[in-house]
Amino acid sequence: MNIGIVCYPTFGGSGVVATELGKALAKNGHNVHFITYSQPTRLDFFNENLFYHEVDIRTYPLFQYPPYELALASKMVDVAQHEKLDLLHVHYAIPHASAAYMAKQILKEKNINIPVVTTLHGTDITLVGKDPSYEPVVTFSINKSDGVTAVSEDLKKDTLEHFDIYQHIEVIPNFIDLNRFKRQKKEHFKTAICPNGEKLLVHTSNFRKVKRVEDVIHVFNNVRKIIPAKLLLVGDGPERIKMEKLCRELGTCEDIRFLGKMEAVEEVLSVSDLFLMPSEKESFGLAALEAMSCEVPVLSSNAGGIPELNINGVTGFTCNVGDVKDMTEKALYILADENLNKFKSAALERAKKFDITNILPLYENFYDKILNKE
Ligand code: GMT
Repeated sequence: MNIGIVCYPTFGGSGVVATELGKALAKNGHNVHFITYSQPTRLDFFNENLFYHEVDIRTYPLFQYPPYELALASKMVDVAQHEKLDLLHVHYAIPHASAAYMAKQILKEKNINIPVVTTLHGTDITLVGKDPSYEPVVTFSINKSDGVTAVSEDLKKDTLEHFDIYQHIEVIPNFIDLNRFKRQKKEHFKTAICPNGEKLLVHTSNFRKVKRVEDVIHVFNNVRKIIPAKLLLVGDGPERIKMEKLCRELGTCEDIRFLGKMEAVEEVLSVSDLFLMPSEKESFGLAALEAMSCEVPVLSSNAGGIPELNINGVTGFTCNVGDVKDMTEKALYILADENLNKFKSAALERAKKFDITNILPLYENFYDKILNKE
C-alpha cells in the first residue's frame, strides 16, 4: 500500500504513535509518506519505503496567522496525486481531519478517490475539540472521514458523548516496540543519581496543566520523608518554571532533577522504580506504557483511558485525580522491597499485550476494510 501519514512532528504522544506506526508499516513493505511541517522527532531511521514531505507555509504581511491548514491540504493533494497514495491516515483531528477532507474534495475534481482515516488521540477531543471555536468543524470532519479510530474505549465514549457522531469508531489501542523499550543495564547511571541506593521515581510529560506535575512533586515530597528517594522529571513545557519554583519552596531541589526533553527516555526508565502519571485527563497514557515496557510500575490517576492500561493493584495503582494522600500511600506500598519486583514483572507482562506486532495488523486490517468499502 502507499500510505500518507499526517501528524504533529513533535514529542507529543500522537506524533510518536503516528511515526512509530509509519516506521512499522514501512518495515512491513508498505510505502509510507509523512506529511508534516518538520521532520518527525522519531523519524530517526532509514528505510527505503519511508518518505518525508515538508509542508511549506508561506507568510504574507496580511496574515496575522499563516493558513497552515490550506498549505497542508495543498501538500496532501500534491503527494496523493504524484506518489499515487492509496490512503491518507491523519493523526489528531485538529486541523488534520478537516485539511484531509478538503484535499479529498480537490482530488475528486481530478477523478482521484482517496479514503481518509482519522485517528483521535485525546486532547483533540477532550480539551481542544470540545471548545465551541472548533467543535462544528471537528464533528463534521470526523463524520466525513472514511474510517475513524480512537486509542481507547474511554476516548471513543467521550467522543460519542460530546459530539454528534454517526460514523463508526474503531478502538485500536496505542502500542510499544518492546525491542526498543526494554530494561537495559545502566547501573552506572543509577549509582550516579542514587549513590545511597535511594528509590528512583520518574515522570515524563509535556509539562502542560493537564499533566498535574505539581501532584508528582507533592507525592514525591511525601515519599522522601519516609524513605530515601530521588525524582527525575523528563520533558519540558509551560508548567516547568512553576514546578521549579515549587521544588524550591518545598526544599526538595537536591533530590529532584529536571532533565528536559530527551530522545532516549528508555535509558532513564531502565533505572527507575516507579513512574508517576497523575493526569487530569489522559486518553491512553503512552508514556506509562513506555515505562511498563521497561519494567517500571505505574502510579497514576484513574482518568480517561489510563485504567485500560494500568491495572489497579497489579501493574501499579490508579487513584482519584488530585488525591495526593492516596497516591503517596500507594507509592510507598509499591516501593516496599517485598512488593516492588512483583509489580515490575506485572508491568512488563501487561506491556507485552500492546507490542507493535499485536497492534500493527489491526491497523492493516482496518485499512483493508476501508479500501474495500470504496
Ligand atoms: O498531551 C499529550 O500527552 C500529547 C497528546 C498528543 O496528542 O500528542 O497525547 C494524547 O495522545 C497520546 C497518544 O495517543 C495519548 O497516549 C495521550 O494519553 C493523549 N493525551 C491526553 O489525552 C492528555
